[in-house]
Amino acid sequence: MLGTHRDHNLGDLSISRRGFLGGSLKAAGISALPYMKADRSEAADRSRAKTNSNSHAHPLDPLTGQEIALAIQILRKERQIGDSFRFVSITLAEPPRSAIRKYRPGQPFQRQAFLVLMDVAKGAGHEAMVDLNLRTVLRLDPLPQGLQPAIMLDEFGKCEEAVKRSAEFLGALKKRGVTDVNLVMVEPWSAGYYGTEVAEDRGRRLMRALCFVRSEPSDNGYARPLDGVVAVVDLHKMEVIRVEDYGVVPLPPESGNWARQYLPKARQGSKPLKIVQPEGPSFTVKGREVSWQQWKFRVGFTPREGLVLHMVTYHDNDAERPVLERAAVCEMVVPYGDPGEQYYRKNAFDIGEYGIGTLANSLALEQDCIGTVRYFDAPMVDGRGRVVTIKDAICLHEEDFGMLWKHTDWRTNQSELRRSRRLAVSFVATVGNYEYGFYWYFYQDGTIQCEVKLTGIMNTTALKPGQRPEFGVEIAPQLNAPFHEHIFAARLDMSVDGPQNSVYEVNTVSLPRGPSNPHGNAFRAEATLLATEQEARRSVNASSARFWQVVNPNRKNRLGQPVSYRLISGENCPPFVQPDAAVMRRAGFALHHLWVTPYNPEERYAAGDYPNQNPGTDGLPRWTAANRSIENAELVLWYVFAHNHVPRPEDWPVMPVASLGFMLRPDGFFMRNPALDLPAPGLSQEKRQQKHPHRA
Ligand SMILES: [Cu+2]
Repeated sequence: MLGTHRDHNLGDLSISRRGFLGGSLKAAGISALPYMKADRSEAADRSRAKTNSNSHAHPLDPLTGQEIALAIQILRKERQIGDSFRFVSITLAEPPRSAIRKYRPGQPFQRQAFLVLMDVAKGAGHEAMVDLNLRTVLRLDPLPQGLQPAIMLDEFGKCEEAVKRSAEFLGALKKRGVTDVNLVMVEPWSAGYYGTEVAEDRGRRLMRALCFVRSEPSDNGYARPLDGVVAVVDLHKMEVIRVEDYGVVPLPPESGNWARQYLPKARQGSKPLKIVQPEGPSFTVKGREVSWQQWKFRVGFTPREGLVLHMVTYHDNDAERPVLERAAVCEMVVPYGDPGEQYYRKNAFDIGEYGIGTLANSLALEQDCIGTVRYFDAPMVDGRGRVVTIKDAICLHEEDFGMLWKHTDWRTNQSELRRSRRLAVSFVATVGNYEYGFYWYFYQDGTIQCEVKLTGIMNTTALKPGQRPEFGVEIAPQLNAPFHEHIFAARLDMSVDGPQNSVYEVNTVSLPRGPSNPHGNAFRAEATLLATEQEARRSVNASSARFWQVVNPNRKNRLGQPVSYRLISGENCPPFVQPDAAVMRRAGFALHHLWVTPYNPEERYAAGDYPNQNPGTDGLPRWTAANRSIENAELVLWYVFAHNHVPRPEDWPVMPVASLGFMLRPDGFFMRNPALDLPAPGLSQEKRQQKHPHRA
């Protein structure tokens, strides 16, 4: 590691290093976890936004800590919102595209903050819009009845405390021989909406807590699920409304530790493997704009989605050719396949219900990212309206990626190879037991890749001695990991060589034998236009090697073909729950792998704005019912991709990464292989040797 640049982007904020969640967790007998490392700004209320003080500032930059503090200050002053208001999230209200297109560096630009709030006294969610330039509240509206904002990070800690205070819960522990409540891990899960809610649950903001027991404070509690106990918690009153008890199952006998103090003998034989970049990285960063090779893009971040890419362009023949306006993984759902009464509601929407950006880790050098690394911080708000900054939440670095292209002319013996390198921009979120790493890669041949890495600890249940699981795999004695899927939705605002695009589906078909196929060998790729939203509800098909093509019908290459990018699916599978199962009302986006909509800035999240406890159908199924035209229009591609997790004993106690994702690859976008111009490996070293022949 030779250099580290940190973009703290904090201006005049003074920062004190204190754990954000540390307080509530310590009260619960748990010390702050490393991924919760964050800073709290005590000076935030005093600070003032300086939106244009940075010469690289841009209208799409995420809100800074100062701007978040200012938005809160303006709202509190102008609307006298009381102590009963909690802050769920504050996000940049992205200016209209027309304004972005007209914007030139140095010009003044709109800065508006979009807030989601919760009045816990009235049990009512609110939305607000604050103009930071005009220093005024543009609107503060209650959410329609029945809509619940996402769960706040501090609600998790408070929920755990409430469960541990409950006499009924302590009774359930006693029944199971658990005497030390401090060793109990309470895992609040979103309650969802199933139509089976009992009368006392209606209209409440709820979580359902599943519990685990540690044998000592640093033990892995997931080894010992406290099966059959579900504490239902009212988050407004912060009290347990009932404890559901489905019967005692003994704790599994084995521990399952992964922390280093439990692993005394490390494997030998790994000699240092160094990534050395003696001349620094090949990327440059100005504000939030990254340039690397021919690529240019802006790094955004929202508390809900985490990493967001804006304005992705490729520099080609003196032109900045756009590919993507905006890209993010905007929703996900993890349906579990166990129909048990205590388990059928396990279906976390980790983005829409929890805000996966708020769960981002502070990344560690030489661990998460190797080489010459540039970090970006992620400032956000906590429930009480304080600015917290997750330091080093986003990591930017280059990686060697083996062979990009090669050929040996065996007659002349000329051999040429170019090594591939990629630029990785990533963040990692810890969602309770699980880790999700979100990686976007840029390659020198014009390819963009999105990869999600799954790791962490599987959610477990207990088995009675001798019991074989029906809906999971026994991964350690008497320990079951249920079958489940991880389903992600990426929102891709396309702009392939300009804003107006169309989408084709390409299937490779075998031709039947006949006069035009006398030898039976004929097959060809056939492209079909997807002209409307309902035509574009599609799924992957391995038997026709299906892919989709986003073309710009207004731009032709020299061969007369419209320029395009392909969307190439990676691992994928359908949802295995029934299409009419309750979870699919909220996760209707998972019914298809591809959706295409005409661009509408209001249509942001695949399951709608407020999936938490939402009884209705929102998001993609609702919008695409209109069956709007998507031909030669500003388009949004929604790609849904799923990992079917059939657990293995090797996934325990901590799971080696499973990864999935997709690629966008140029198809007729360039004249030929755009990476022909890469220098041969070692060339720059040779040049240096010519300059300094005395050097070894
Ligand atoms: Cu899994």
